[in-house]
Amino acid sequence: MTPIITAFERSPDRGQGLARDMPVRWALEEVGQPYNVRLVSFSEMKESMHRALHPFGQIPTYQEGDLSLFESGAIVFHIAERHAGLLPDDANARARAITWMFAALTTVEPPIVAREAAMYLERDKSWYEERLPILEDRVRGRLAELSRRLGDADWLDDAFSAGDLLMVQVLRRLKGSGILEGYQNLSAYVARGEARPAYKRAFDDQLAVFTGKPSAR
Ligand SMILES: N[C@@H](CCC(=O)N[C@@H](CS)C(=O)NCC(=O)O)C(=O)O
Repeated sequence: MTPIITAFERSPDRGQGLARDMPVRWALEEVGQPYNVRLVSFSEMKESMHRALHPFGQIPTYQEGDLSLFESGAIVFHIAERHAGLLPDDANARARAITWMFAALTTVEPPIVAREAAMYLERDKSWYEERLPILEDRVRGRLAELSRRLGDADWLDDAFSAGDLLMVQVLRRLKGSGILEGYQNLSAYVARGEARPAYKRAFDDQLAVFTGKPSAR
């Protein structure tokens, strides 16, 4: 059964691969699972037909036969559980990889998204200039801790896993901010993730939706 995912008809990031269909596409590419994409507009996402799949009226969703999922982390986890390649076989190593998936989404991403939200939604507030450096310091705090843990390793726990996939995707939100660039090992880590053939295929496919030009494969 070929899974169907949903993605933005026109992504606000203009195809930079920051929308959360990107980690799902990347995971499917890593495990070699073909998939179909249903594009949705902002208004369609809020209609009851889409809300039946996603209670919060967002993308991505994932349908596979009778199974319908939302939340990119849960979808990546599902893909990683059903296919070889994204979670180690050893039970303890697997538990550690899953821990990194949670760490990416619940410890590292929140301060990054808080900074983004302030930049998009709070720029006109009188307190914005005072608040932004506070939010940036929180991001730096997390990155410093992550950078210390990663050290000079290639991946967070031995082999590349779904934990790395989500962590790289989360850190990508900071590219060009000057913040990520302050941590040489984290920048190199993100570059390593982006160099993976599966990442490139996923990125090209989501970009093709934005440009309207088919990806070259
Ligand atoms: N925690 C959710 C977040 C989903 C999310 O924020 N989706 C965004 C695109 S990246 C969206 O649909 N935004 C439109 C909206 O909320 O109206 C996940 O990881 O899937």
